[in-house]
Amino acid sequence: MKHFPESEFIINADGSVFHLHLQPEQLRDKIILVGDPGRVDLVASFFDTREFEVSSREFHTIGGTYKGKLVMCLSHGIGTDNIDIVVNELDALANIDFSTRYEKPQFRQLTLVRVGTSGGLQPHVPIGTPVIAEKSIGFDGVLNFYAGRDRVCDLDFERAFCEFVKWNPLWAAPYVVDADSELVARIGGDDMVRGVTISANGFYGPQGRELRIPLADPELNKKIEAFKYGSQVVTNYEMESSALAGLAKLMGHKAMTVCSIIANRVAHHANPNYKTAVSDLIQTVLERI
Ligand code: R1P
Repeated sequence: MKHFPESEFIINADGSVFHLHLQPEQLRDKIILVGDPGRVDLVASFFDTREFEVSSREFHTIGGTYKGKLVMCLSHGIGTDNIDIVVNELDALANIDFSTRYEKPQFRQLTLVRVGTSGGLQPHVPIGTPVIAEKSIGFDGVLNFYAGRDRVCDLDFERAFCEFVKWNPLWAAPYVVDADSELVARIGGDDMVRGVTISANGFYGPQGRELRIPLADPELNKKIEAFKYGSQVVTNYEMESSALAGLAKLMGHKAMTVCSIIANRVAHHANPNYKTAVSDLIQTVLERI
């Protein structure tokens, strides 16, 4: 069994994990992830009971029950760098013994569902549509730092995508990874679209938004919209699903992302009143998780 020294795996003085500040006893197997710490209260407003609440930086967690199911909701902030922290620390809470610092002999599997917001890239995903990231394209590079990334990635899709959009090798190499198929089948109904989601490593330039400084490739989004892989097209942009799907897969957990479309990048429309759609989506996911 692997042993983890203090420098590699930091436990706070109160026995909680470094960034999330959660204790191993607080961990629930079914976890809803949201970006915004404020949205955790919205998710918890649907719980029957609230058993604990922990807040540290952008990581806000409430644990409780939903219709008798033990659940917790945790915010991850923005970006796959945060997902690297969240998924590693949740896995440590489940699979490392905090008193001995050894990996536990028995693997404990977690179910992680991110409910987010997103920008749509295709006409069949108008504002208000919930889109499951059945496949994620990570522009961020986080997964490339882990051994075994080729084992969990769709290498043919990666090659086809890079060739079609004339990917600049100066940008982080994209990785393409599928969400957990059993989880997608369970959470995704006829009320959700299954798509290909890009997790960008920024909100502006990396998603083709040009404010005062010009883009390296102003045509990139046009090429992304036109890219086809069999019957699959790129449906939407967000900033976390790739690392969530990839790290969970490497560790043996079940993970997926579903996002409500709040802006249409092609038609240049945004809906600032997206809260009802997100709230409905949260309730649907709580029912099905
Ligand atoms: C950017 O505004 C943020 O919104 C989207 C992106 O993924 C990024 O985190 O998702 P959330 O609403 O879940 O945070």
